[in-house]
Amino acid sequence: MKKLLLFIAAVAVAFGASAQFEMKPANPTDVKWQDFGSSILGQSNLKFKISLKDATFGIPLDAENFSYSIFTDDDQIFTFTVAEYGGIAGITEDMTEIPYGFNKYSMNDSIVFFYRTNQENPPFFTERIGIQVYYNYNGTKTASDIVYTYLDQVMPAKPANATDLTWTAGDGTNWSPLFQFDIIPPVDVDGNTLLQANVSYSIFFDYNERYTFLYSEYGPYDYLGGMTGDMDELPFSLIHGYLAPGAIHFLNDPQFIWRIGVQVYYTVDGVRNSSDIVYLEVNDAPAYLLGDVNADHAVTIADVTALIDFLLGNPPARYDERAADVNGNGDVCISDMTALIDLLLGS
Ligand SMILES: [Ca+2]
Ligand SMILES: [Ca+2]
Repeated sequence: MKKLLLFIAAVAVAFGASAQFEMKPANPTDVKWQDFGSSILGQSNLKFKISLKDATFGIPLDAENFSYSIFTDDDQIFTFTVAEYGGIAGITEDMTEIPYGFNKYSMNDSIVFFYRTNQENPPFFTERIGIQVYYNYNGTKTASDIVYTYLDQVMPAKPANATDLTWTAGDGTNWSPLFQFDIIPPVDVDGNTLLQANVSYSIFFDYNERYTFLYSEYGPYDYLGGMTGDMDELPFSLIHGYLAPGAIHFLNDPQFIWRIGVQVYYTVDGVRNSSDIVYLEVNDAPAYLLGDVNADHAVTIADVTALIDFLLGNPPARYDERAADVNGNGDVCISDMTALIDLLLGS
């Protein structure tokens, strides 16, 4: 009831304040710049979402009345030129305002791609890039705020999870254990192709432990094509007889109990985005002790530290998320900390 009264009051204020009620479009959300790295035909994109609702009451508005513009460093509006885009997107004149739903090769509702012809042709902004949404109705144009994303907040594309994991045990004589999975071609979660040079991956076991390919094990052989040291992160391009993206032979039986997994990375200018670790259960999962986050077979104060590290995004080298879900709601979050402390205190 209170909400309804507030709503009525707000409507009254909105209509009373001006003769015509203005449908201001909601600000774009999830504005982010993704750099797909430098290449001959490097491609970067600006992503955002337009809600198609008005900012004040969340009233659905007509999609055909929406448009948007792109802004650079000093609130300078970006012009999409015929010379640059016309040939591929059917543009016949320069354009500073893009209709919502403009959906050709280079643009759609919420992704604007910027193609770079070479490495000397960087993005047209140096600090930030923004997006503003317009609503055109009965000759009146209203605008959202300009929502900026900053260059130092660039997040590389999030690689898609590996799929089709399979495990084949070796026979100890003629053929070695083989772990296969599909990350070819490497794509992000939206299906955009990633630069292979920026893609790498790691193999994980049992308690989220990262597997290290030892030089002593692999180096003396020529299977790895120039391995120079221990390696727990494999470049996508490492394609050789015994190690290729999507098919890893182990020279010895890897000592794992129940599962083997893979995580894919995409790194641009030292910043990384990761896929989930996707596991394949090979044997029966061992029992675990609730609250034994670091999987050392006892529930102690060390498990609190491990859970804090996990929650802060610095997961310890060894942890068992089954044991970390202390309150059993299927997710590891801050409420499990309370439950773990209660468990330790015996309450
Ligand atoms: Ca423990
Ligand atoms: Ca939980």
